[in-house]
Amino acid sequence: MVEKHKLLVEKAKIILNNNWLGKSTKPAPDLYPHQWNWDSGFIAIGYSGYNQERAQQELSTLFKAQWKNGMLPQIVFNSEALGGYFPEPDFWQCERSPHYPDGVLTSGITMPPVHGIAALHIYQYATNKDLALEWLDDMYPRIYSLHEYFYRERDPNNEGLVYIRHPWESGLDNSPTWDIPLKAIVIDKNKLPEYERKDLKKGVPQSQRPSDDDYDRYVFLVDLFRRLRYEENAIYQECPFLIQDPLFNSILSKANEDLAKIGHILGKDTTQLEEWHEQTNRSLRKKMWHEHHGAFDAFDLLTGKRIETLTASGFLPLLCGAPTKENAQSIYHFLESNSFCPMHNHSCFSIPNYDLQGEYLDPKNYWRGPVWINTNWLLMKGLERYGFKEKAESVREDIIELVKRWGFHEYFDPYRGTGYGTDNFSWTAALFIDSLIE
Ligand code: 9WN
Repeated sequence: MVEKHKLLVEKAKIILNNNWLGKSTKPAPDLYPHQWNWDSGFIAIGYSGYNQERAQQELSTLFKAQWKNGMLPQIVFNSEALGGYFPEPDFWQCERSPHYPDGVLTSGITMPPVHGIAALHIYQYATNKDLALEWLDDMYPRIYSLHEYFYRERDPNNEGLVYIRHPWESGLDNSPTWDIPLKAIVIDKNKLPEYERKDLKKGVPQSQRPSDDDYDRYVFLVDLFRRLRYEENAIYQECPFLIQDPLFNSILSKANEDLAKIGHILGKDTTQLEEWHEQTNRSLRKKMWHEHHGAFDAFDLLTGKRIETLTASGFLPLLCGAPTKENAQSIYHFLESNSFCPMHNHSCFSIPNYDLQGEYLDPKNYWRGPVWINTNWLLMKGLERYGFKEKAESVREDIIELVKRWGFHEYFDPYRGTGYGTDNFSWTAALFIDSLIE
């Protein structure tokens, strides 16, 4: 397949090369000028098919910014590009935390931990296994300590389900799943720090980005974290946004499984990783599965209630093996309904991030309807795991088709395929390359 799409593969490599910052890759030329946490995981997966060294370096650079308590930040700032994004280090003020690492500039929240998954992928694709082993030996304890941080600091019930404390941590920033918890945060505009959005000055229309009301809440939460000096326990006591999300926990669970495989290769004791994997899967099934929906719900720790919004996140436990065979069948049927674009239907693309029949669908707006290549890629892996080969193949075909017709956009219209957001987007390029490798 790589041969068949040779010109596009070349273009994808050029995009990654142009977004290369010297030690890591930015997500896009202008809108996102720094290094992003889960983007780098996906980008490394793309590099692993043709440039092992860069794949390794992408993750090594990211982990140089790991906090002393194990947290891996959402953004590692590129000091040469400061001024082009909001919020930047002057706003985060992470130096207030005793855990802040030396010599780097970062934000004070994290993102879905795809790194164990990416690291195993890099090893499997490596042409120089000795080099890969040496690299894994260095990465293993770093990724391990990130997982330890999650289970120690973000799992207050010791149930194997970790919470996110900011919508940016989910990676799916303005997903309709966050509408209810965000609306419950009452903002006093007079007390909100002054700020200026930079994202709207980069050529992407407001209609494709989060609302100002969302941004006020994003800023409110950052302000709270910096006031609490990024102390996890204090944040847990005061934070008005504490959610257990299926996508985040499924990625963590799969990363435990993959890190355990790496541990076996390195001859380590992987008992704890296996226990985390099992416990997270068990709790996903027990606490978040929604029989009637045929999907997993998010859980709001503050209200003690499920958030019954139907998004791609609810299917991603397929990735880590949490659903029973029966659950997986229900998910499959739901994916094959008009809500999420069935196979062989030429009037839509899989998989929209939000229910196409849902009340809040907005096909142009960011995580409120468009198709994203990273969630497609993760879902494809999950479908393969459960033996839904034809469906997995059709998700792969949509990844290829969307890029072929519309280019390397950030997200795509679920009906027409039109590319939205920024162009020359790194993870679209990287995962396009990976999707062509059989
Ligand atoms: C905030 C970089 C990131 C992605 C996220 C996506 C978007 C940032 C923003 O861009 O979020 O983290 O400024 O909107 O939602 O998934 O990692 O590509």
